[in-house]
Amino acid sequence: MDLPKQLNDKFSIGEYSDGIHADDLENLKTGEYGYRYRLLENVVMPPYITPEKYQFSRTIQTRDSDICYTSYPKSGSTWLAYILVLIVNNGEIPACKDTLRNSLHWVASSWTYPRSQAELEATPSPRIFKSHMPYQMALGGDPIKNPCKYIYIARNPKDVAVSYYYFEREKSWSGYYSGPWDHWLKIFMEGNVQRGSWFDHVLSWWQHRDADNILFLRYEDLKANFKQELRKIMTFLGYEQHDDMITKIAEKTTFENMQKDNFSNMHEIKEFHSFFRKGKVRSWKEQFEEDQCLAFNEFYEKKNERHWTQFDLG
Ligand code: PPS
Repeated sequence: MDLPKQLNDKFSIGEYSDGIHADDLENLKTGEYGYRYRLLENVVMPPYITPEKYQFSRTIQTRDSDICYTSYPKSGSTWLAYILVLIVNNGEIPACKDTLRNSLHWVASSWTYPRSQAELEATPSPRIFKSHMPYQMALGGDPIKNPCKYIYIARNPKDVAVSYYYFEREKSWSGYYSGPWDHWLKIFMEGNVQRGSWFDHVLSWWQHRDADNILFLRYEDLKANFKQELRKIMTFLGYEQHDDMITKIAEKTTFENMQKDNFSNMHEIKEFHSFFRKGKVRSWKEQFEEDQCLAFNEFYEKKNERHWTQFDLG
């Protein structure tokens, strides 16, 4: 949607509005407790992932220097984003950029990171793209037929479910969803939240984890052994690893630093004030009741029966 610049600046940066960012309004749906979404390729998506932007994201010509970081929501992708921006800028914040958001491109979204085709083409390499798509809806079409490098980050689904609940509750882009935690957990397990099923999403990328241009990471590994995971990312991207740069990136990307640093804390987006919530492993224990935990574990085992490695749910 082409908006007059003033309007675009005013609304696209700080505030989400269906009228400005959703497009194709007649196909927006409202679920229980006011939850807003649209369906794309039969997957539940946020209203600001418009059909037009989604098509644009699928057909964009990627370069072999492009990096696309991808995740199910609330899995540590912003943390990964800052790591990537620092890697490609020798461990420093890029001099010409004021925020992390402005150092990245989110092609499928009409809100928070709007970019035109012309802007993308004019962007020097390496370009860094954000995506929250499952494999079959990835940026640039089928990843294994694409020159771009994709880094997927996954997180314990129990922590994701809790983090996502607090992110979606009473927010404009979720239709001010007002459901209680047990309702949220139910729709999360059913795959009826924006981005669809966590299980299907993670599995879609996990199945391609051995492709040369795909790196599969876990939030918990970054927490447990940051420098080792950072070296893994740098090796994958073909960057030399100097100890001082590793140390610099480790220091700048701690939860505490990202939360207080105006470059990374997304203070410019109105409803993101609690974005840096806990940043911990297993904080789900403060939220799940015992019966919810048992039901989740059982459901997870069933979903996983014929598939992949066990994610540590503990
Ligand atoms: S989003 O909105 O989907 O892009 O969210 P995403 O960035 O993927 O995930 C947000 C959660 O990641 C936590 N976070 C961090 N954890 C550890 N270290 C650092 N540096 C960091 N930065 C962000 C953030 O706090 C969210 O998790 P919760 O559990 O809600 O705190």
